[in-house]
Amino acid sequence: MLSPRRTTATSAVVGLLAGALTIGVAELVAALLQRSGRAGGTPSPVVAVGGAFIDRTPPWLKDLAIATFGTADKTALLTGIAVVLALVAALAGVLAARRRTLGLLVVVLLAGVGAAAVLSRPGAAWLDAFPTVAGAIAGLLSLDALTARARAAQRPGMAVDRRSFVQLAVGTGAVAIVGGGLSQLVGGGGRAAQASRASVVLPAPTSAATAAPASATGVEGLSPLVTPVDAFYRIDTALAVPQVSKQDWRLRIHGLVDHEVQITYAELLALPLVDRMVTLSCVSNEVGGDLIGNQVWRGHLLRELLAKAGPAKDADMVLSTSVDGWTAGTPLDALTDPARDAMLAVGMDGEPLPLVHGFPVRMVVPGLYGYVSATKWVVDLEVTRFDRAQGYWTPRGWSALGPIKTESRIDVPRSGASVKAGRVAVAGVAWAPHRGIDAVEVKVDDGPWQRADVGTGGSADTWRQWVWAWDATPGDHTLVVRASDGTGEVQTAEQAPPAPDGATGWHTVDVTVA
Ligand SMILES: Nc1nc2c(c(=O)[nH]1)N[C@H]1C(S)=C(S)[C@@H](COP(=O)(O)O)O[C@H]1N2
Ligand SMILES: [Mo]
Repeated sequence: MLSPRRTTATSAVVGLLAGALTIGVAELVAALLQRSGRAGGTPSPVVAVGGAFIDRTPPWLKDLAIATFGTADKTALLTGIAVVLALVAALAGVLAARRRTLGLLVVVLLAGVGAAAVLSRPGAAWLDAFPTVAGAIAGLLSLDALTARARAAQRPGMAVDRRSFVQLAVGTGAVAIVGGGLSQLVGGGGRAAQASRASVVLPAPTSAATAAPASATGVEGLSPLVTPVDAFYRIDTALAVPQVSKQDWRLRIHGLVDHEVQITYAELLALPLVDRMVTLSCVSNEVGGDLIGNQVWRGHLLRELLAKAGPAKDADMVLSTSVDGWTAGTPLDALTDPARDAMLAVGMDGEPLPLVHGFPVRMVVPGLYGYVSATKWVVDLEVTRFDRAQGYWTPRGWSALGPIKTESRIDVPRSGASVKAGRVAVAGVAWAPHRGIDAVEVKVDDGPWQRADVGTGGSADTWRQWVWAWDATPGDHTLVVRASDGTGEVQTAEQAPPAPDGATGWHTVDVTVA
């Protein structure tokens, strides 16, 4: 006889194996369904549960997650789901060893949660629940068989039974692993979109972005004026990057308009495209944070497309929707203003948008935080009113309007750095998108504000680099920066958290001079 503790451990392992098989089968069938093009929304129960969880995340938790895990918040969530799944699966195994129906009930409940999540996702069809059901059936059968054999193997002297249990256990584990692995391979919807992107040839822009500066502001550690694409921050609610091929993409403009407009990707590329350098910032960016980047976007001006639709006089918002059901509410006048180049972007740094940044088409609006303007994988624009519609984050505690606040950041020296006494370059970036940066000032300890040199690259719609030459004296010092925007307004010292409409306060850095 095995000790009770070992029996429990064996039962837990049985549960884990059955759980792994459930997920492996469900994910494989989901990947096959997605690949067949018959999936409506999110057939993967793991991704669906994660997505449903994200949609129900209160602002404080979202902030905490981003503050703790940064852009690895999705990995953190998936890890959390895996841990919870493992615990529940182990519990199912232990319960099944005591009462068969109890263990099976746990699997059924788990599958119920998965199926409910799948069916609640945007675009869901009944068929999307099939992978979860298939996984649950595999899980139930394996839990039952493994529990029975484990029990048989626990009788003394039953070497044959023990061997047969181990064989089944190893087999179940292997099938689970192969299923999970294959699902990653088959999950080649990703490759279809990737191949579609690779086949895109972007037409040249009819109008160039602001010229790059004659001389780069070269201080080591200073953010480059243009953020490299692979270093550009990524924020969205999509656990699995939406996969849209160029031939499947359509945009519909409707609502309070004179004429509905529909446009395909090929038609969009045939329209005049412009290059514009625009700084994108996340409203969740903390003072001194890095959820901000500057790039050259290529796209068609939204005001031209909206003019074809003819927005009604009483409309004041455009609700943009992504293929995965995320929405942003943007003031209509920010999109029609001839002085603000809001665009339907197809390119980033001269290349088609990377999948994670919204391939094939996204919105880019100078001066507004991403959550109210920068819809990636955009497929629908509804001209409407703020008193009738809300973007995704508004009912979750974020402001309906999101103009980017004036902010500045010290990149070098880094906080906690030790520098040599004498000339030290203090440098960073400052932004007040669409209002522009007028001046940047730096202060050491309780000294006077001193004017920094603002770089020549960029425009009113981008961040600006700045440098200040500091005569550093030995000791511990605190550096502070503040900017003034194009209207002459000085960046507020008042500290505010990101929620509900963007962080404020002066960025400070502590350094030691030796
Ligand atoms: N479809 C979709 N678009 C989205 C989001 C999203 O969650 N889903 N997040 C927005 C937010 S909050 C920001 S800050 C920007 C970030 O764009 P990036 O990931 O290309 O940097 O995308 C915006 N567009
Ligand atoms: Mo954001």
